[in-house]
Amino acid sequence: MTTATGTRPATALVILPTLNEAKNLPLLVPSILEHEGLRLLIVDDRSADGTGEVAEALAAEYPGRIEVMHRTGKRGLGLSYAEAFPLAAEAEVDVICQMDADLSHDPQYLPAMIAATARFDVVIGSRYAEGAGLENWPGYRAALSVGANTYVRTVTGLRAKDCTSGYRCWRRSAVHQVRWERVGAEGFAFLVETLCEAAQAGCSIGEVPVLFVGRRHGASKLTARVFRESLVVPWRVLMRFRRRRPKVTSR
Ligand SMILES: Nc1nc2c(ncn2[C@@H]2O[C@H](COP(=O)(O)OP(=O)(O)OP(=O)(O)O)[C@@H](O)[C@H]2O)c(=O)[nH]1
Ligand SMILES: [Mg+2]
Repeated sequence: MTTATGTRPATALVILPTLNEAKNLPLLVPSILEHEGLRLLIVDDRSADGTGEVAEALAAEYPGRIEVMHRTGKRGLGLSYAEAFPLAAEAEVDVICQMDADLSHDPQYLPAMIAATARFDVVIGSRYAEGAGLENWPGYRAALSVGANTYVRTVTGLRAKDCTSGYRCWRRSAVHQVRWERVGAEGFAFLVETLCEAAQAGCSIGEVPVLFVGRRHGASKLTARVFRESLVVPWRVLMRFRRRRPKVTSR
């Protein structure tokens, strides 16, 4: 992992949003922190299963490498990220990463994704790039995901193969290009909204193939409300850009 200029090893802050991931967090954190130069910001939304306490115990185990944000406001994946990203962008690191805490996103891909930020402003850990794959995911979930990507690409004009992946690495300068004050999605639609904002700001978007593994512990947080928001947000973003499709240079 080297910086965009290639002079020293790249450093990164990984944002981990959590809602009831007490079983998964102790398995995930060591495999992230085994990579040198990585730090963590765990953003817990008042989990009922003690995830917040588990996060604090891990922070004590890895002094100086983990910060824990205990949110108090309205719950939501998008709201959590929207609070964490601007904060993370103030850290003295080269790259800001985001990933799920349910072991679906294997940290083994972080070095390649971080390295790819030397070529792209935003790098997606892609389930649909050549060489990628899905494991332990029911057919209906895969179909929903493929359908969601087709929908998003058609409405917004984004060209990335996986516009709804929550596994991404951002050059820190690219995070500063997003207009966070107008990011409003509360749930998973945040992922589409921020990718559109990045593309609109002129960020280049690349993809690294990953093997996505469906969650084995804990429950899904995909609610009907979150799903409805995902249908509306691509249109809302399109209106925001006054029917100008985002200029995307994804490969
Ligand atoms: N802080 C916070 N994190 C959340 C919230 N909802 C989900 N998450 C986290 O966001 C990540 C992705 O959520 P998942 O529940 O795995 O969503 P999914 O991958 O679409 O669905 P499944 O894997 O089937 O459960 C996980 O790390 C969750 O713990 C939320 O409201 N607040
Ligand atoms: Mg998941």
